[in-house]
Amino acid sequence: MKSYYLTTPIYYPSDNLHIGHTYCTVAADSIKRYKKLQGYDVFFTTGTDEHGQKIQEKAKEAGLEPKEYVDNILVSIKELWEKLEIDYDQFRRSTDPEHEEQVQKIFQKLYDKGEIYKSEYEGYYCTPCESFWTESQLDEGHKCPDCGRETKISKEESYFFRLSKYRDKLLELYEKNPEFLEPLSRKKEMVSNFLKDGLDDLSVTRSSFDWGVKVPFDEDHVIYVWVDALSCYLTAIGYGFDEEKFNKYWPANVHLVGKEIVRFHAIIWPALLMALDIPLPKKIFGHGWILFDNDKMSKSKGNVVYPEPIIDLYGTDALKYFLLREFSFGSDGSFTKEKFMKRLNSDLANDLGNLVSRTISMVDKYNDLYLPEAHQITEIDQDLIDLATTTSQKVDQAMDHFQFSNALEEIWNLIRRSNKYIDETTPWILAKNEEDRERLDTVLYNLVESLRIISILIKPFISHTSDSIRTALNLKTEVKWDDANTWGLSQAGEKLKKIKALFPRLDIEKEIERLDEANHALAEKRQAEKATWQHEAGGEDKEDKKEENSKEKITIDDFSKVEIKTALIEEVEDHPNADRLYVLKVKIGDERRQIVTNIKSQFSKEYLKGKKIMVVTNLKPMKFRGLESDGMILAAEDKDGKISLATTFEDLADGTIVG
Ligand code: ME8
Repeated sequence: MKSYYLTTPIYYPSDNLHIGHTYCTVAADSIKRYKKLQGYDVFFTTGTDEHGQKIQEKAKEAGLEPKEYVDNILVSIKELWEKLEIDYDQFRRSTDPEHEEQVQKIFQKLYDKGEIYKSEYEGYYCTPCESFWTESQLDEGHKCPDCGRETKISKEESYFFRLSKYRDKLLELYEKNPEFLEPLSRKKEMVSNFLKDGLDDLSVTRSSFDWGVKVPFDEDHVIYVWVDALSCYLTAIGYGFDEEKFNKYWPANVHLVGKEIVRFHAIIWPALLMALDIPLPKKIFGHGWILFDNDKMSKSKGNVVYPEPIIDLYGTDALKYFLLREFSFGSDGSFTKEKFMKRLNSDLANDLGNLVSRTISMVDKYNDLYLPEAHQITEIDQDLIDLATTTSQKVDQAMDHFQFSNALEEIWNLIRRSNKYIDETTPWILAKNEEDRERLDTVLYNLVESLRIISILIKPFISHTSDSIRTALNLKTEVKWDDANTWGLSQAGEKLKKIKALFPRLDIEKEIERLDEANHALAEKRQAEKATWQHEAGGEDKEDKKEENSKEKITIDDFSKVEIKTALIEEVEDHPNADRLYVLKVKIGDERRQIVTNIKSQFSKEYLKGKKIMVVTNLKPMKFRGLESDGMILAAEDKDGKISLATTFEDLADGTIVG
């Protein structure tokens, strides 16, 4: 059997994985399922990148040993992959002893071959990214070009890898193997940003901290995390200790990585492998980012969308379908909850859901759920048959380049064509005339046959939906990819089964609120859990404080955009749809407004009524559980959750500007 090896990156342990992080694993999982259907023996590696200064510092702040710290976080990462049903074969932790041992051997081998030498390093170091930069590569203000955070000058004795000598070989590699690095834009970026003007040798050890794999012949140094992490791809399949397995799967068919780490995978990694005389992976694919309001998702920006509530409310298939269909894999895309809901309604509920329910209910109504036989084929039938039996090839072509969105679009063309076929052939009219019985039978058969093919084509992407359709068609849930290009495999006389609607239509506005609440509740739960294990360990959560403190400074012009006024609370009512919310009626000068707020747990209605508070008056109105809120009250909350409302010492008229 042909083997196929694919990897996602080895993730930094984070208790805050968001839907951007799931993008790559969802894509890898679909590739695995797709390749398996094509008869490959697939091995899929993911894992965690657990060494380095960043982890050491975070662990210290939390009052834990680094390993304990990552052990805690790992639980939630593994739970997430399980929830998303990510079918990986190896979860490689860079702290696994068998991996650490091989990293030392790799380092020793490079040293013995003269590929590594000792010198002194001075450069700009970005701790969060664990990377050194030269001055010319930095953004304005000596900021890291990858994450935009401050870098610091770091000088230390270090071992260096002779990366510079691989520049020409890398250029030749790109030239001779156009498929090595995709999409094409990434290659251009690597050449113009890193290779064109020559490469510097790479510092591959650190001595300013010790949380890492020790250099075997110099214990004062730990091996650079990127050398350590990239080697996970090798050790996950037995490099150095399971030769048979390693030879079976290496070289990797593809490393899927986000665009900001292409540099490490397309320059450092092939150079290291060349130095080690190990064959190179066949492809590095650098996918785009999922942005939120055109910004990268991050906890400090407060724009994180978690995958768990989406899965709980709408299922794994809905999330997987959306991620793979909405965005083009090589480019950035912007996530909005509205786009998500719209996709669910249009593609899953309307197109696919309707095709399934219409087909099954017609077979039920006109033939007691028994699949009738097909008779004479007409031109319209042939049109459907041609499209159905050629769609798998189009999916194959798209999947050869990881164009998930195009692959799904091809499948949906068939789904939409099948729905149109119902409208064109009007089975409900055929059912009225006994002499049209054979035609009706043919139409019903063709629809079921088309659905059978669709159930195969969607299997790698949304396998539960495929299973449900196949259950309705009384077919085994395992599928054979080749059966998607053969017409006529459904057996007449088979009894179909009624199933419940696959995807209910959503009220978009209501669902966005529901999702917002679930997302918020999860963020609070995570915070509480973290506080608990940090508290138990005697540490404190400095991370959030640091993020707060490191919020970018704003100018007076930025501040002057915010309008704050004093307001008089005239009425306080309970929110009709939410137990924890109040609806305030406030007077701001000549104006009256409604503000929805969550201070109910602390203040009675009587206490609030008649109070003068401060309100941000030029925020765009938002809806909370169906009620519009026009303004935001200002309040402070201490670490025990005690809230105090912002007010003025002197009694000023409502509507007075604060600033
Ligand atoms: O980089 N959209 O780990 P990591 C799409 N440990 N992808 C995103 C994303 C977003 N909004 N945010 C993050 C590391 N990612 C290293 C890898 S491999 C030998 C070592 C992706 O946890 C990101 O692009 O910071 C990367 O591919 C992956 O999540 C893991 O990032």
